[in-house]
Amino acid sequence: MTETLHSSAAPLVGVIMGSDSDWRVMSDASQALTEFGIAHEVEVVSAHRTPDKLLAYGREARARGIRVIVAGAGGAAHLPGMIAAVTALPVIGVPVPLAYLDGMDSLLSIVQMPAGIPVATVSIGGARNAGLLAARILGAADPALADRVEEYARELQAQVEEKSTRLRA
Ligand code: RP5
Repeated sequence: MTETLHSSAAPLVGVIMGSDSDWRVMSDASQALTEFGIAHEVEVVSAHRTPDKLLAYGREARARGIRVIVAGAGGAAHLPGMIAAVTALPVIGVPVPLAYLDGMDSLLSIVQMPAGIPVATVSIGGARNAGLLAARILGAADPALADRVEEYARELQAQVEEKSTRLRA
């Protein structure tokens, strides 16, 4: 599936995952990007099952206008690291938890990159934070977007204060 989500603008973020079964987790990244009005695409790219597609996706993403890649995979999760190996774009890895090992296998596969090829790894199942981190990265060169990120942080703060007030009532 290749799907461009949110607006008809060219996608700035590529949300990729090793299997359509990862969507139950990775949809949170897409949701966060949509909330910030960031055009993005969603694609299944498997490091092991579709290696040629992985290489083509990584090598062509920057020329297509993609600015950040969010890559999620489970188990022997080589997708984020392999994508990072063939692109200069920032890559955010999402460890997808599977039925065994509580996602520790995915986390360790993604987080332990050799020096020189970085992957910014979020928590196990932390796809929402991956989407938010992509928004922050894009916001570094887009003041209006950075303002929305700050506004979101203020909303979170207000929510915490409201809950605290309710507890005291
Ligand atoms: C990984 O294998 C995928 O990222 C997925 O998390 C896992 C299982 O894939 P399916 O067997 O559900 O397609 O490569």
